[in-house]
Amino acid sequence: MTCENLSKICRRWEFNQLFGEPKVPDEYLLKICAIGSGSVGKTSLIRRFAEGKFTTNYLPTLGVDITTKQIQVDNNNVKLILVDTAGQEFFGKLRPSYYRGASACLIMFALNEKPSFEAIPDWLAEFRKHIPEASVPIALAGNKKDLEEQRQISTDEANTLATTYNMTYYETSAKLGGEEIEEIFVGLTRRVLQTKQQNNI
Ligand SMILES: Nc1nc2c(ncn2[C@@H]2O[C@H](COP(=O)(O)OP(=O)(O)OP(=O)(O)O)[C@@H](O)[C@H]2O)c(=O)[nH]1
Ligand SMILES: [Mg+2]
Repeated sequence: MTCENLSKICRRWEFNQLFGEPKVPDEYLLKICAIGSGSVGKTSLIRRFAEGKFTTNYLPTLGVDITTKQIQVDNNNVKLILVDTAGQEFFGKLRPSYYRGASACLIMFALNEKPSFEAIPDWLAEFRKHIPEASVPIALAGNKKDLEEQRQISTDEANTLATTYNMTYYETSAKLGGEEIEEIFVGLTRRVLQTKQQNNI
């Protein structure tokens, strides 16, 4: 299958997901894009959050995967459309087409892979090139914190970078689970809803 065909299929799939009628009439529909280098754990984190599952085998995401998850935040019903993008270089040209209409973004790196941390400014620049609105919040997650003995990035270092770029920082383990994972999505949702409610949207 060519990259172009794959792009068309993925866009149609995303379109259906995005514009399907919300099941609950007063439900907010928010699209959150997960980005970051290949194999940092984007798919694993989303699967842990949405399904409570984890697998050790690595199947690179091809183009994009879309998952939905219903949550309640401050008495608001929210349907999250979780856009799990492919970090592998091969999908670089295709990826930005999935940023359109994003309500929020999650940038991920692996705490045991310094290059994935060093790439964060590039990921941020790619996202902001397509979604420049400062009101679209971004969270930063250092994943694989269970591999503590292999850690290459300190919490302080990551916090400093996050503050520089106005991101909220979390450390996670998709393998172990934990409340930080839910906090990421609830935190981003809360920031989006605050902006919507301030602007009466
Ligand atoms: N120990 C540990 N391994 C993890 C964790 N999260 C993911 N992994 C493993 O890391 C590998 C890559 O995980 P994925 O979730 O597929 O990574 P990805 O970021 O989606 O990769 P791409 O789709 O290629 O962009 C898999 O073997 C996972 O089992 C974690 O928190 N701890
Ligand atoms: Mg993936």
